[in-house]
Amino acid sequence: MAGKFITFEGGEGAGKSTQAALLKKRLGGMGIGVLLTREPGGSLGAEIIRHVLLSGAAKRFGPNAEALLFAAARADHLDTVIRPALQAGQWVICDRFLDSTRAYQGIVGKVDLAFIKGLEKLTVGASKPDLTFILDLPAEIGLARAHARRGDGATDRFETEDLAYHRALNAAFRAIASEEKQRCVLIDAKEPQERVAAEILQIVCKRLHPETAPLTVEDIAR
Ligand code: T5A
Repeated sequence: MAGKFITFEGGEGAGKSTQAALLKKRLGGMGIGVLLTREPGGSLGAEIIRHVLLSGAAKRFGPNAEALLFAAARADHLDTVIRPALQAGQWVICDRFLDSTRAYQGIVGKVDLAFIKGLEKLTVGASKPDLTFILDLPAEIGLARAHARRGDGATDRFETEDLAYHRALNAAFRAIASEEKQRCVLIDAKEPQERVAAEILQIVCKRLHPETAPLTVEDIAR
């Protein structure tokens, strides 16, 4: 039986990596085999493209070229990592996926959305996520969290954009969540991380693993 595909999306520092790792741990504890991966990257070829993108080396070629590079990385990641794992029955949790391209390059970067959808069709095709969590957090809080986590480390290509850019990104992600209610769930990421994790696990169980006894957020957080 094919595995389930879950993605985490949202602005900078919203807690995607934290929640992806917590969900992997919780599902593992339920006996489900889980592959945790990320974008851009997650495969050998895609990690090389990640470096080109996040170092800012591709910025001078403009958002269309960046969208093409994200799509090329995604194609390799899907072909060599995600689809084989799903076919083998593993669940796949991916930290960022197609909605990041829609939000960063499409809605905020002003790349033609028909072009973005064309790239999606070519690379993702039928391999859309079963469930996407969009972590919603005011940009100021997210950037402060990302800054605190980074310490003295260098900022990447997108973190260096101004506050207005990051607010626009949050609005873009909220718009995506309301356009695709079947697939996307908007999560209030201001709550403490264990509380957010409990809400996410409850939704995963209800939608993708209904054989689990119904759980309240309080049961899980306990
Ligand atoms: N990109 C990516 C595109 O433009 N297009 C695309 O198609 C794709 C796929 C990737 C960059 O590439 C862009 C978007 C990005 O700019 P990245 O280095 O992979 O960059 O990192 P991001 O995905 O941006 O990760 P973030 O820096 O945004 O962080 P996360 O994963 O959202 O947050 P996380 O979990 O690391 O948490 C940040 C800090 O907050 C704490 C954590 O402990 C950590 O210290 N934290 C909390 N604190 C309080 N309360 C909570 N509930 C907390 N949850 C976490």
